Formats: sequence, structure tokens, C-alpha cells
Amino acid sequence: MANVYLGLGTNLGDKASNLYQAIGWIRKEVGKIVSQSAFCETAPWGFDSENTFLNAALCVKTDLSPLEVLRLTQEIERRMGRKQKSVNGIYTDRTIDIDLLLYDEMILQTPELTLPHPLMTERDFVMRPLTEIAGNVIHPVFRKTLAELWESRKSL
Ligand code: PH2
Ligand code: MG
Ligand code: MG
Repeated sequence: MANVYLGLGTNLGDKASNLYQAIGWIRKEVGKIVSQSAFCETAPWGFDSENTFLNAALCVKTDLSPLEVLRLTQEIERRMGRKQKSVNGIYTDRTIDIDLLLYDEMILQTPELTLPHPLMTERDFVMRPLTEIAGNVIHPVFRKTLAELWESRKSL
């Protein structure tokens, strides 16, 4: 069994209900949810939109491989009406985005999936909810806990 950390985000429709729905599918199809952060309202990062986000992080215990988790979470995104990932590399509004952040301490670089998520430590909307549930978890590349990485971000 592995601990997989997922980042969830939505900025369209009933955002809290989108997060609850995604969490329901993840519980059914990916594994047992062992921790769940608060839902945090965040400003769009990296693109302009009038729609603010609701973000959250989860820890899920699973028997599945990282690529199986990726395929299932992408299928949940499509089922929940996610239409496009980005247009010409520019982020777009979405009903749900589910990102794989960490899978135990696995380091992986494939065309489909990079672990840990390469931008996670640069994004407050990921680090704030993730640190809440996983402050003691080691980032396998930086070899520091998420709480340490979050503290050093805040003092930038
Ligand atoms: N996701 C992005 C780009 N920008 N900004 C916020 N606040 N929350 C997100 O989840 C988010 C974002 C790409 O997936
Ligand atoms: Mg994302
Ligand atoms: Mg994504």
C-alpha cells in the first residue's frame, strides 16, 4: 500500500460540491482517504480569471501504481465535465483538476507523469492545504519536510 497525496482545485460552478463529488469518486475508485485538508479559497495563479479557486489536498492509501492513479483521476476529471487541460499552454477555468503531488517517496520522470509534482513547492495553493495534512512528510528531491519547505517559502 502506498500513500498518495493529491491536490484538488476547482473554479467553476458550486466549488465545494465539486470537491465533495471528486472526493467521493476518489474514495470509490482510488483508495481509502486517510486525511483531508480544509477547503481553501485561493486567487488564480498563473493565469487571469474572475473565478477564484477552492483548493484542497488529500492523502489516499492505495494498491494502485502511480500511472493507474493518474488514469483514474483523469477519468474522474472528464466524468465531472472537465473539457480541456490548457489552451496553447495557458491554464483555463475548470470544474475539477486532480493532480498527483507525491506517491510515497517515489521519484519518477516519464512523459505522462513526473513525481513529485514539479511545481508543487512553488504554489501556495498546493503547499498550504498539503502542509496542513502532511507537514512531517519528506519531499524526496529536496530531502526536507513539507513544513520546512512551507516555512522557507513564507519567509521569501
Ligand atoms: N491550478 C492551476 C493554475 N492555477 N490557481 C489556483 N489558485 N488554484 C489552482 O488549483 C490552480 C491555479 C493549474 O492546474
Ligand atoms: Mg493543476
Ligand atoms: Mg492537472
